Amino acid sequence: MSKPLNIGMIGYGFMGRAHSNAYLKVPHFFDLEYRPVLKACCARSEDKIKEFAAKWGYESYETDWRRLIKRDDIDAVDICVPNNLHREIAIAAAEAGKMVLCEKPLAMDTAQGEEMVQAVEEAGVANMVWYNYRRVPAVTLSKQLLDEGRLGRVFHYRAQFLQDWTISADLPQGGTALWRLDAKAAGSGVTGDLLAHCIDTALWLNGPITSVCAMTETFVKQRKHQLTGQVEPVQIDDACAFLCRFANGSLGLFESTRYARGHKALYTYEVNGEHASLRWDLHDLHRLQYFDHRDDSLVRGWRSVHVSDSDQPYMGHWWVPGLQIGYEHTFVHQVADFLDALAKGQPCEPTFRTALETQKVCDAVLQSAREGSWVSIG
Ligand code: SOE
Repeated sequence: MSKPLNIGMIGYGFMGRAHSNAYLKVPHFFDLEYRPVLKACCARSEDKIKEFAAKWGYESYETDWRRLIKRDDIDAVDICVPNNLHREIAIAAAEAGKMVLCEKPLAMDTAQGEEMVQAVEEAGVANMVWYNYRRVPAVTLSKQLLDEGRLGRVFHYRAQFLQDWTISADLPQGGTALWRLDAKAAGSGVTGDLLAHCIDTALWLNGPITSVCAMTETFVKQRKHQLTGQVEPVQIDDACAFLCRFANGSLGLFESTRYARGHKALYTYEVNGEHASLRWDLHDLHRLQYFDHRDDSLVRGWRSVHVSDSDQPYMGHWWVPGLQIGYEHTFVHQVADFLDALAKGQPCEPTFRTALETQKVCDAVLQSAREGSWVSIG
């Protein structure tokens, strides 16, 4: 008989749905000591949160996150609200002795992130940041192949995250669903929202980044704020590209934009090593492209590995070999890993401390773009 783990969800947007779905699905596919219980959800708007609670099966709802955190029947607080609220909620939750699961990026900046790390570590509570793409089976397989040394010495790491949803100058900034355009709520634009994913994956696959040289651009300089109706300067980065050096001697090239017409969420990375290369693409997420120079030259070439066999990462928990899974499953995997780690008394990656490293790189990227020079990461 599994033990209940009572979840208190704060927020009801895209991520509130993705995480709630994962909590519901995980016990059906993974045998775990803990079983998530959708105990309560929380948002300021009573109408909205009542509807959300009914739709996803939460037992109760709150309209004040401080009340949710104080409740004795909540074990873990899940933060799915805009970035400017992460710090305060996470610290209060940790001080109340709750486990804290926080949407990415960890914080608005490194200074906030450091406070959050200190809070969860001092409280000794389990913590994790939702960098979900690590749990795409093909991405996890990349990690396995790199750790096995199959690529040999790594020379290049290249990543892109391209979207096109903010091209229209008529799109307002701020408010529900549009807070990612408002620097006061998001902290930054594509750097914290999209490059943060690329950086988290890169640090995991290829190790620490030691220095960066970046450029950013804001193509639409002012937009109407959805809440105030005022036309205000846009302070987020619409696009960002950076070069970097990794501690292992390899060179990195990263690019992200919300102005790449035709691309909705094209996250890709490629790693080139001495013996082999690999390439992954979110639009074809169950495939890993792999080239191995050690293959017989007569048949050497890029292989398109359909990551759907039961001995490939996570796939043994799903259907039968050959049948693929998708985006939502990355969250199910992350919950499964969190619950498994909890049962074993171990941390689940990426912890707040690990995610702080991504935050540091994001800050260095933004600093480099402002100053027009290389920035070292200590
Ligand atoms: C932005 O459009 C966004 O939803 C990000 O906030 C998510 O983290 C990313 O996974 C998909 O794109």
